[in-house]
Amino acid sequence: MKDIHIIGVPSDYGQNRRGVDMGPSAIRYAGLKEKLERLGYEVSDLGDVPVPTPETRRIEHQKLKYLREVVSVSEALCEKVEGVLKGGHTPVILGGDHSIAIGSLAGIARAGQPFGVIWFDAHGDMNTDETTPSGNIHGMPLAASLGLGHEALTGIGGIRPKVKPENVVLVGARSIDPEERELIRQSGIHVFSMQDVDRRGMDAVMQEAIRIASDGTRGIHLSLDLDALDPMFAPGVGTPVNGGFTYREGHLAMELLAASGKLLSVDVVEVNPILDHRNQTGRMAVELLESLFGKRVM
Ligand code: 5AB
Ligand code: MN
Ligand code: MN
Ligand code: MN
Repeated sequence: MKDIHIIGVPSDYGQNRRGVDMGPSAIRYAGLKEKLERLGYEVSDLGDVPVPTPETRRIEHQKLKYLREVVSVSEALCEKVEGVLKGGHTPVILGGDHSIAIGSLAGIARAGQPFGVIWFDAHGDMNTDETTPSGNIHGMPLAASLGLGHEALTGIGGIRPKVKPENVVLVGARSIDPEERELIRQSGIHVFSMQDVDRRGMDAVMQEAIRIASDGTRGIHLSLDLDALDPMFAPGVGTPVNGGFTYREGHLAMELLAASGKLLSVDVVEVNPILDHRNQTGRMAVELLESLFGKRVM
């Protein structure tokens, strides 16, 4: 069993609501380290990557808000993730908003290619500076990792693209912007929308997702946006969308990934304690990670 190295990324520069910068604290507070240790892992918490202070934040581009700050966080995270993977350990990366995944995927790519990605999300995260309705970079990390969009984002870590579209699977989508939908179609990534989960069931969807993401790759990165879950189970997120995964669908997906033995790394993002109820979403994140790292029902 590989050791687990926790990396916190307390950044909220990918969107407009403060609070998601406290995500790493909320997830740690819910007992992450102890619970993973109970499953038999050696767990080290490497602390947080440096994030520029909010007092210096400024919007220079309306279509790429806080670009400078997002780039600086991404570079710092990229270096950390590369180091952890090259040391033979499993990174567990705690966001922060989803823009941090740009740095996660950059670090994985630098440690060795090719790899696959399973992106759990209510959204597509496939906007670019040309399609974005908000200018928020947390709506762009998957596009950036595929080489689409502004070169300051696609070029992090010096490898472009990080991942091939044929090894990328989006699961849980139910809120896609019109131009983003076009980009998704052209990109060639695989999408299992919420309707596919309804019709085929999480078991079939995940078996297929794992097959696609591991086909010809050295392993799978899971990018877990808590808004993939129904807001009933994860209310503390910045952009909740009704009609998400149930509690058990979320866990089943994690259990199937655990059983596949293909997991390389994971990031857990968009937990916003200010919008949460008594850390319900922070606790949900920890429970899902327990299932991902092999906690069994029986
Ligand atoms: B998240 C929206 N598509 O681009 C945009 O939470 C929402 O990381 C993005 O999935 C949501 O602003 C980003 C409207
Ligand atoms: Mn997302
Ligand atoms: Mn989302
Ligand atoms: Mn969100």
